[in-house]
Amino acid sequence: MKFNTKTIHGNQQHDPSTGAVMPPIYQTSTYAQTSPGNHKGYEYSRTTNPTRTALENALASIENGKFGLAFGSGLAAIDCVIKLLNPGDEVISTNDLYGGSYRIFTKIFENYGIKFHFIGMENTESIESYISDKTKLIWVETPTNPMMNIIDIEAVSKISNKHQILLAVDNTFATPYLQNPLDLGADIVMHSATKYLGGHSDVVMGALIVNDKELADKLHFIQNSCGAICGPMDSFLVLRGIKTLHVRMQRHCENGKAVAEFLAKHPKIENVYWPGFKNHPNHEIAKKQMSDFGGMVSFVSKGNKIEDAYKIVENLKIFTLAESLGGVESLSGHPASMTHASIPKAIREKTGIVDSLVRLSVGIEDIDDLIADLDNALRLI
Ligand code: P1T
Repeated sequence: MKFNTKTIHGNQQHDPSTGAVMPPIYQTSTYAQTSPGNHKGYEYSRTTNPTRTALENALASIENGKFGLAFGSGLAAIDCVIKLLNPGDEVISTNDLYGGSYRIFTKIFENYGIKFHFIGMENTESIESYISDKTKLIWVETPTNPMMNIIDIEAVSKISNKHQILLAVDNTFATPYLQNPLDLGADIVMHSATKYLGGHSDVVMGALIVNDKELADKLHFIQNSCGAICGPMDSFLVLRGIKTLHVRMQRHCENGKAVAEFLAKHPKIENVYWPGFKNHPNHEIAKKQMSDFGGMVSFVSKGNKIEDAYKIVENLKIFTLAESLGGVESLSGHPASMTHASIPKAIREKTGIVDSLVRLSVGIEDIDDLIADLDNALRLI
C-alpha cells in the first residue's frame, strides 16, 4: 500500500459491531468482564481503548512501523522515551530542538541523574567523541525547531547501531509524508501529533512508533504505569487528521517554498532558513532523506532588531501570532520569547535563535494572500 492510501486505510478496519466506517469514540473508562480476567481484550482505558487502538495502528502504518503508542502530548511521549533510562545513563541530543524538549531534559531528567550532551549533529562525525559506555540514547530532531538544520538520520543510525545505542528521531516537522526515520535505521520515531498529524490546531497529543517488540513492550509498560495517555475524542480527531495528511502536506510544501523564495528575494530580509535552498548547508542531506522540504520557514530581517521582529509578527493579519505549528492555518512565532524561552539566551544564541528571529508555520491558504500579508508587514520595518 502506498503512503497516500495508508493515511486513509493503513491498519484500519470498519467497526466490527456495526460496520461504522470511522471507529466510534469509545467514551468509556472501563469494560465489562464476565469473570475476573475474562473480557473482550479491553479492561481499562488507561491501558487500552479501542479508539486509541485504531489511531495507534494508523500511526504505525504511516511510519512503516509495527507498533504505535499515543500520548496526551508530545512531551508525554518524550517523557516515556527517557523513562527507558536509568540514573547514570547519558543522552546525546541535537543542540537545536524544541524549547520544551530541552526543558524536560535539563530541568526534569537531569534531576534524576541522567546526563545530556547537546551537540551540533550536522557533522555526524562529532557524535562519536561523546559516546561512552554510559551513552544509552541519541536524540535527533530533524528538521530542527526553529533553525531548520538537517541531520543525516542514516549516518547517525550507523553510529548508534555500532555502539548499540537507541536512536530516537523527533519527526514532528517532517511528518511521515516527507521522511520515515525507521526506514533510515532509527529505533523510535516521536511526534508532537498536536502539529501536522492532527493538522487542525484542535488537539494536543504525542506519538511514538517502533518496530521492535521488546522495545514496544517496555514503552507500553511505561505508558500504562505513568498514565500520560490521550482520550478517545482526541484519538478520533487525530485519526481523522491523518486521513488528509498527504494532501495537506503537499500544499504546506508548495506554500512553504513560495514563502521562503519570496522572503529570500525581499530587500529587508537578511537570512531565510529553509532546507529547500541549494545554499542551505544541509540541502544535499535534506534531498536525500526527505521527499520535499516542508512548510516551516524561519528568518531574520536586516539590522537584526528585536523591534522589527515584533513589528512583523504584530502586523501580520492572516498569519496568527501563536505557539504551535502544522495546522491548516498559518502561524507566526517569536522563538526567543515564545517556544524557546526556556533555553538560556546565551545557549540559544549559539544555535542562531537570536532575538530578531521569526518562525513561520506556513498553512494551506491561498499563497497570494500569504505573500501579500508578509509584504504588508515587512513594509512597516
Ligand atoms: O506541544 P507538545 O505536543 O507537547 O509537543 C512538544 C514538541 C516536541 N517536538 C517538537 C519538534 C515540537 O515542535 C513540539 C512542540 N512545539 C511547539 C509547541 C512549537 O510551537 O514549536
